[in-house]
Amino acid sequence: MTDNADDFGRNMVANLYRHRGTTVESASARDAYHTLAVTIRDRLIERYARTAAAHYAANPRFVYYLSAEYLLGRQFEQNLLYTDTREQARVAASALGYPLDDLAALDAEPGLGNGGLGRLAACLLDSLATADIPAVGYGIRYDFGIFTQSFRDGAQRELPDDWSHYGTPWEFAAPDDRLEVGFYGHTEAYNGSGPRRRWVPGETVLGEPSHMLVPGWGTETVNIIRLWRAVASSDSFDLGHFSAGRYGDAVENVTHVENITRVLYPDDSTELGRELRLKQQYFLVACTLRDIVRRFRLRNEDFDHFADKVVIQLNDTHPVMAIAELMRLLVDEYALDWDRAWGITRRVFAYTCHTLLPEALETWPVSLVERLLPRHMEIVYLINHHFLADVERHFPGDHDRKRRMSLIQEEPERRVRMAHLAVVGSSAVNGVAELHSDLLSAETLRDFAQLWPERFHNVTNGVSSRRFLRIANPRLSGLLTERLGGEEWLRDLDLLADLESHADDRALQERWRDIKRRNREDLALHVKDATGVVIDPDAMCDVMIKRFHEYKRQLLKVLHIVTLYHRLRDDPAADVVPRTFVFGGKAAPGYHAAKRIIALVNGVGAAVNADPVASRRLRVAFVPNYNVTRAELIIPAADLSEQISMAGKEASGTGNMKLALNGAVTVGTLDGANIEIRDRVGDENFFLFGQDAAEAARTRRGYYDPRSFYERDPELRAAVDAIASGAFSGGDRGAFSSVVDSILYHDEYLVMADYRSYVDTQDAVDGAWRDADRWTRMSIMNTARCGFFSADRTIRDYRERVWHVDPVRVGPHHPVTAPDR
Ligand code: 26W
Repeated sequence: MTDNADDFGRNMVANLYRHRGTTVESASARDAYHTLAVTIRDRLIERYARTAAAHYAANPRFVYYLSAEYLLGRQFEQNLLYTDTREQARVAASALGYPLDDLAALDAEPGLGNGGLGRLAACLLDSLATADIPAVGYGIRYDFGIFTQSFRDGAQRELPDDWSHYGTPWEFAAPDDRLEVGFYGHTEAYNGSGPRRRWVPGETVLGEPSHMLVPGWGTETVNIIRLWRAVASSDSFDLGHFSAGRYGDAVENVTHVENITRVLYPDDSTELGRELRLKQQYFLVACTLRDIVRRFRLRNEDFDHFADKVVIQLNDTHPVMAIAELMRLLVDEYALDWDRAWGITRRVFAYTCHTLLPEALETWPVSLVERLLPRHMEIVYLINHHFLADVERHFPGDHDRKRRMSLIQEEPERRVRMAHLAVVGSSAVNGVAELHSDLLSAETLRDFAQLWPERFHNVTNGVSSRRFLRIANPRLSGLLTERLGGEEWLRDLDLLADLESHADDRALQERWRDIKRRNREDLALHVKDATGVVIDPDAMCDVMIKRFHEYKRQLLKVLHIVTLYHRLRDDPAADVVPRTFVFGGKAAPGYHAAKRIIALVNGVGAAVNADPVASRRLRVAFVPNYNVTRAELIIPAADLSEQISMAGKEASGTGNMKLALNGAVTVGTLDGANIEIRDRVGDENFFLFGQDAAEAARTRRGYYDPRSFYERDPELRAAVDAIASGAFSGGDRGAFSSVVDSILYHDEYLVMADYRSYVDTQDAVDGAWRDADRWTRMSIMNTARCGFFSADRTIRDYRERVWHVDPVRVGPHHPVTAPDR
């Protein structure tokens, strides 16, 4: 398939006829978009077929990435870039009478994730393909992704995200690959080859896969992501009810089944223990393991080779039931004996933990698991029996240790500890930043790290340079390619270091500042359009974009804004540097404290933006419906990156990496990957404040009186009083009383304790900003020294420490003769 414009144009028109059944003259914008997408896709499909053939021939070890969430972002721009067909597409689109950007705007973002965990999964898949590693991402095809956020009177409103309302050109449904998944029912013993047990499900549903293409950058490899959705068998529709006019009852079974993959759970830190969520998790696991075993048996007979050909990465605890499911398949369906099956299972799985919050570590009531997955509960008990015997061997008579380590929590309710099952059933466990991994071994999973130190690793997160530099920031990318003599930096981000020696180069500094300003102008257009707020493209762009959670401390940012507001009210001539405070982020619908903070940000923003004095220097813009697409718009415009979580709470962060790579300077605590960013960019290019993890833990453990900070710090007191006074809620003193009480009396996340250090550091930020050359140097140094935070490096680390897989090169002319999935 050649890529000259004529060929491309001809393919496009042919696809218009074939896929849209319409003509050039009557093609709608959506016809043109869909057809263009299919024409681009055709080029990827060709590469995918060659990849599948190369993989079939090589029969390699595969990485299977199991994740309940993927935040893939828009595919249109990415696939244009990865097929290098932008120019042809622009010509073909205008031939149909549509500007390319108008068609790109019709590309829906599949919001199949909540935040960091989901986006990391997408970045890692991009890097796996770029490294030519045979891999498949498995996930759930939710009909409705993360809710669409809007604001009414400053409060968050959630609307369903019908992302594939118009269908999506990027997925290939495979109804032929449907398979059965069981739920409920009972187990029974029977005599096969010796005493055996089997599960007799009470209900079965069908799982249907669809796959999307995951192209590598600068290579032929195209891997896939396979997403499962629940479909009802055709006999689920009850014609009897229908003909009797009971239409609801007629489709009840259908709805019941399809509800399994209807919507993504919008929680990103608190487990709600909903039965449907466990059903979703098992549905994903059951479909995926059957598919993996099918793929393995395409080229291999003996299960003793299974762990040589298969490594399964568990993205947090959400898919961990996979451990019990593989044991069920090997023992119950393939008749392997327990020890042989367990030996294989433990070698196959690896577990990544993404949190430190106890409330985010999933546990499921034994009563629920027994009812929904009776055979799996039996298997978990057996795994626990063998495990505790092992603990007894290592720590004879240490009953307390066994109680702590057991897969079953006994008090107050019997619950299965999914993190413990993950560790016991895996050959490798990793945190996502050095501090996080240290805290996992030293605290959260301490007993396990003592028993199996060799299993515990760190793999610091990374981000896709293609998505968050090349696609998001074409201006800066152009300059980098110019200055670094080509686009090789997009495959080797460490090459950015060559910028360092030019950091004081006047011409580079001028270009750098100009690019940042133009990116701020673009952001200003969107902000005006989305919020009505006019922002000054010359003001410092101070950005806080992440999910709303109390540990991330958006409240601390609010206190800083109110403090500056008061300084200008008290002295309009006060030397406050002009700033635009840009917020983006959703709160879980049931997380009321976080939703109050969202309303407070909007309340303070409205007051500041309306204030005749303050608004001359300060503006607050809360961009609604923050997602990957809006991140691509905000990050290139950012000057200051807010990474202000309570130390010891943010596992890693990845927004911090994206912002630093785009030349934003970080103001942050020694938390998560902030520490590694500061270590690499140098403390002279990082604004550090606050207690570190050890100090914060000590403060938390000791006698901490947040009110004392309020009493002795006038600026803090004034800010808190203003929030309590109703100044930002139309005089309603009760509106934010819960927020004020939360920091005045308990202050779980030490907002009061870190306030002064934070505000003083922000004054230092003002000082640095006033020296444009110094600031630009700091900005350049952040980009130059953050190559380490490429997801390509993260993948290299997983390969060396966990996966031990080798790349399979895909030749440009590899014959396409093999099953492709
Ligand atoms: C049970 C509900 C639930 C759902 C999602 C609990 C926890 C999660 C995720 C683990 C939360 C998450 O996204 N964690 C983030 O993962 C990123 C990628 O590793 C890290 O960079 C962030 O620090 C971490 O908060």
